[in-house]
Amino acid sequence: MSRLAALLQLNRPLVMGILNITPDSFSDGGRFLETESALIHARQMLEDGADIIDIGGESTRPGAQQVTEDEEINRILPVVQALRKEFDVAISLDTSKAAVMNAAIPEDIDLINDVRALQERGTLEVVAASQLPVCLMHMKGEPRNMQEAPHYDNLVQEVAEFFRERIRACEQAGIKRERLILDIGFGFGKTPDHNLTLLNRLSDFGGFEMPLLVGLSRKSTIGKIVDDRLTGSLSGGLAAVSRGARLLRVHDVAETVAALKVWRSIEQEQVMV
Ligand code: 8Y7
Repeated sequence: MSRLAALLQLNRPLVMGILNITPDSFSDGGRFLETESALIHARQMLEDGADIIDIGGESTRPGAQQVTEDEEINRILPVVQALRKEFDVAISLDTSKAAVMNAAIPEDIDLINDVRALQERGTLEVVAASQLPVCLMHMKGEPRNMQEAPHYDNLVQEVAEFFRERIRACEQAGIKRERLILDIGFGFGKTPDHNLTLLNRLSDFGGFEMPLLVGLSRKSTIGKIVDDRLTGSLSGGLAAVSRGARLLRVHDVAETVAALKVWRSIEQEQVMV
């Protein structure tokens, strides 16, 4: 069985630790320090109990600059290779580009996490040719413009319709439903109220019978509610798992693992450590 399938069988919420590979301003083109600091961060998240490491080389923050595919490959590949060599951990690749997927898939990764839900040229084909699971995230617009007055006539219905359309596209390309994970895309082309509505209504997406992933860690909507984004993210994360989220994408792994232990202990009506 695949690493991710084995994790999902555990029947507890999974923690995906965020590993952003950001350009290192000190090493002029050399990748050594950049890779080393990413590995240090990954080792810490694994020690803290992360189930999955989500490696990304493109910033999708609102208004972020685009990255070329060569640049993105050069950022992520050394980290993917070193992490795979050192650990038997589940590795998720956060990318929307077919070339980046193609470069990383031979390195024994476990999941494609695509905020553009396989809408970029060539990505459906690349994922279909692999046997990998993929997370389809909803986004309205593009990172550079998605926060400019996002509007929905019926938010939950429109997100569900997007999922139906992308699931159909995946199935037509030969990607079976069993390989799909869905994500409402907290913060991607949504106002704070949109984000809160989708989170509150998360169980409405249970009918797809696919694992649901939620990423709200340290996001601005959380910061609008409370100053302390860690406390806010932990609270939001527990609300998400109570509404059916199976995976949480987070920065603060140790704290999330601890919060989930309390949540699970309540669910199981016994102390779960
Ligand atoms: C999400 C994500 C980001 C999310 C999934 C950030 C890459 C922005 N957010 N992937 N990526 N879901 N699946 O603030 O919510 O972490 S980047």
